[in-house]
Amino acid sequence: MRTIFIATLLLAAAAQAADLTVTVLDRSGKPLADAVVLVDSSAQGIRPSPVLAATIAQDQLKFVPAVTLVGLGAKVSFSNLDTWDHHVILGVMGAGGAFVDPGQNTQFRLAGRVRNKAPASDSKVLSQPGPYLLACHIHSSMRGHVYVADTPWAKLGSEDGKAVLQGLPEGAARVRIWHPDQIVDGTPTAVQIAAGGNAVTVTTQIAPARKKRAAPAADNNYPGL
Ligand SMILES: [Cu+2]
Repeated sequence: MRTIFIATLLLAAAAQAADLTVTVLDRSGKPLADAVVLVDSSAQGIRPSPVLAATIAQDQLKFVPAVTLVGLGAKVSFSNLDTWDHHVILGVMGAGGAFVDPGQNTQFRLAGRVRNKAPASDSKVLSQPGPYLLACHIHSSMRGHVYVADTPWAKLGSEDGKAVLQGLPEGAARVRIWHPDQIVDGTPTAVQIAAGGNAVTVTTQIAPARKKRAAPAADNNYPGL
C-alpha cells in the first residue's frame, strides 16, 4: 500500500509544470525592453488564469506603464493624474503603428486632477486579442499600448529583455514576440519544454524607436516635455 502511495507522488512530480526564461534581443543583439512574450502549447496541463484587470495612468504627458499586457476580456481602467485634461483614444493597432479603423476607436476625455479629489477615470473591456494603441487628441506625443493575449502564457519582458513564463506543460511549444516598435510580426520560435527550467533566446528584427530618441538624454528625460 505504501509503495503505491509513493509511486503516485512521483508521477505527480513528473507531470509538474516547467518554467521558460525567454530573452528577447533587438536586431543589433541588445536586450529589447517592453517585449510581449507569448507561448502557445497544446500539451495537457493546467492553464494559468489570465490577467483580467489593469490600470493605466496618464502622468506627466505619458501613459504609465507604456505597455500593458492583459488577457482576453480584461477591464482596463484609465486615470488622469495630471492637472490638465487628457483624452484616451483606444483602438486596435495595425501594422505600422496606426489605428486599424479610427471609426471603431473608443474615445473619452478625462478632466485634469483637482486637489484633494480622486482623479478622473474610466474603463473599457477589451474583447479582441492583439495590440491596441493609446493616444490623446490634445497631446500628439502621447502614445501607449495594450496587448490582449490570446494564450494564458503571456509575460511582459523587463528592461533586460527577459521574461519568465511559469506553469508550462512539458512538450512542444512555440514562442511569439510582439513589440510596439515592430514593423511586421516575426516568425514564432519552436521550443521543447522539459521538466525544471528551460531557456531560449529570441533575436528579433526589431529596432526600438524609443531608445534611439532617448539616447542623448538621461533615462525618462525627454527634451521638450
Ligand atoms: Cu493628453
